[in-house]
Amino acid sequence: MKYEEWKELLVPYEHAVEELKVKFKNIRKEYLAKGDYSPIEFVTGRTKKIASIIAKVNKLGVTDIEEEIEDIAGIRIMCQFVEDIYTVVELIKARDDMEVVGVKDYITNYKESGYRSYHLILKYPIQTINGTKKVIAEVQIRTLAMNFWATIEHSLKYKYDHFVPDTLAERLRRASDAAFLLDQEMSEIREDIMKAQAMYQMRDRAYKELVDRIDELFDLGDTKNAIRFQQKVSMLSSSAKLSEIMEIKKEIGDAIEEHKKVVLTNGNSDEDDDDEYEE
Ligand code: 0O2
Ligand code: 0O2
Repeated sequence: MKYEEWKELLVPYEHAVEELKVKFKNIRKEYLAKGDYSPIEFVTGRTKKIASIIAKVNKLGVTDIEEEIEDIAGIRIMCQFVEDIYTVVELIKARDDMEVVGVKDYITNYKESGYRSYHLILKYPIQTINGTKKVIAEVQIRTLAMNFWATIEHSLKYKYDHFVPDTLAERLRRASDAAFLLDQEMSEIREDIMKAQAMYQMRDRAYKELVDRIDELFDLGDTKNAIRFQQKVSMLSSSAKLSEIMEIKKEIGDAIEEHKKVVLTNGNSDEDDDDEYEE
């Protein structure tokens, strides 16, 4: 196949990778916007390199590239905990914009190399200028520890051109078991970690609300109080407790209410200004 033909073949896969990345990143955003813990930590994606596709075609004796090579479009979803992997799998299975056509559970049945990950093979429809085209995409879902291991093992395989010396391969298998043990240990304290992270998120949100409410005070014309609260907030330490932030938020809320009452009693000062201006 000519280079131009390869490029044309890859266009729908590039399209699929871009769309799927956005969709999975948005799942994370949705969780965080609600102030909830996200089972997705981060997402990456790539279209397989032409040279790697050719190598796979030759190795497997592929006749139909689009049907037989499942990872031309590849998405990787990283999770903090093993449990999150299964949450993500269920989320994907429940969606009606992508169809799961294959499952490879390399967590229960980890590979000889020590490789662990959960793979889903998807059929994903993209809109092209010639209508809808369903492309196959592979989604690898793994923990941060599994990803750490796979990234290093992959670079070693590359260094040794896939012929990793036996002693090194054995060490890698042991390192994979150690990484999995770490995942299991982390799962044991998952509840505590999740609570702590949710607490940080709530604090961040409360802090942002404080800033918004000070802006509201400025907009209402209560500059004196707005500046006073701005100074108070700037003195909050980075590890300020949620209760401290909530206390200031309440004070600002009271100041806003108070200011609105005064404006109602004395008439709208803005309107007065306008009148003067018209005169
Ligand atoms: P943020 O919040 O700015 O970090 P892109 O085209 O950039 O959307 P691509 O090309 O797949 O996506 O990007 P890349 O560089 O492979 O990484 C994707 C996202 O994963 C980036 O975030 C990286 O910051 C994040 N990422 C990569 N490695 C790690 C890691 O080890 N830990 C964590 N927590 N994040 C990582 P974004 O989407 O640009 O957003
Ligand atoms: P890339 O783009 O370099 O990651 P095959 O690829 O022939 O073994 P199959 O069925 O096509 O078999 O794919 P499989 O094994 O289900 O999944 C293929 C992808 O999973 C690989 O892509 C890797 O990304 C990942 N993977 C599978 N086994 C290992 C492993 O032992 N170590 C690491 N680090 N990753 C693995 P490619 O083809 O390597 O391409």
